[in-house]
Amino acid sequence: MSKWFWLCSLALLISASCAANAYGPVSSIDSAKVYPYVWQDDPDSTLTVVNNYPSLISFRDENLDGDGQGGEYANRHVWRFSADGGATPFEFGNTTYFEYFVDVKVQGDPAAGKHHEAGIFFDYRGWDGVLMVKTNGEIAAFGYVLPFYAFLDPYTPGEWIRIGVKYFKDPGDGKNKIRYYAGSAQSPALAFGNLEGGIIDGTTLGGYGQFQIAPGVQSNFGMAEWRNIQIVPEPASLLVLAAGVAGMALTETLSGAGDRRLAARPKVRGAASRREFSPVEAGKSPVGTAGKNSAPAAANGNGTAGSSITSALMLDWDAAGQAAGRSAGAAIAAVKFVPPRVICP
Ligand SMILES: [Ca+2]
Ligand SMILES: [Ca+2]
Repeated sequence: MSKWFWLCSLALLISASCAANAYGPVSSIDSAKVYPYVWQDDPDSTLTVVNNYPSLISFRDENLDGDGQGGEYANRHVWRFSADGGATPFEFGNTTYFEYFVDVKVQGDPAAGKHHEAGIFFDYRGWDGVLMVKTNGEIAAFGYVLPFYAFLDPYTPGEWIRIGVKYFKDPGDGKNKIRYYAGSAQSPALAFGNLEGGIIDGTTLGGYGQFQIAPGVQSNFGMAEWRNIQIVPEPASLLVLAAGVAGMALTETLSGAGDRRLAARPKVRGAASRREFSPVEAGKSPVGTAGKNSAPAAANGNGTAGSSITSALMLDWDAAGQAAGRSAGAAIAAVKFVPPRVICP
């Protein structure tokens, strides 16, 4: 590969991370905004909403006996992530990678023979999709641009189950993918079939409760609950950037391995070929984690790819690292990154 390839790859990584910022960092999410009666086939039901984001959100909808007119199928209530205290919904872009996990529970009046749903809710201007758990035992993802997936193990109504979605860029093929989680099970990484190849810019995300109406059965109710709501940037995207800038280049320097640091210099491709990281793994040292998969020591001079980038970075790193007493955290903070002037041929 030519140096131009690596230079352009780094430029793309940087621009991609900048594009994600157009929709604000996932880390800015601080609240949830509630949208009651998005569907209101029974508008005179009794709805109780609790919004203690991120510890607990719940919808309890009682007297779901219909109102005798119009549709009598279901009520649906929604909440969406917000980054301004619940004033407006947070919008995701196509490259706003994230992991979103939550405990969810749904229950209702079994005597009414109706079923109720709760789960994770995607929406783009009314085009919605869900990862749902349902009182009939179904756990499935469908709708919107979401690849369909149904879990085999059934859901037990009234019990908590942790579900989640991970939206990420697969470094293997460069495609955006999603993985669904329910209890101890998870889907494969699934690619998207829409033109945008993933989430559409401006999509909102949160939760929904959908409760079927039993006409004339006043005892019919549904209740959906979410607790321990956690949404974080998808770690791989951050690590790719860190690796491209400095992270992996620093591994051997920090260990005091002298000239081996040059041999262990990362390739941009090395960062991209890593497997996905879980939130737990992301908690480890990014330097050490990246080093696991960095290019093998190359005293044979193999580490030349991207050298025009990393050499420049290494100089800044060495100076900063020594000044900071080779303290990983302090040194990383001190690294001065000067973006290379890249003109792609
Ligand atoms: Ca009605
Ligand atoms: Ca009613």
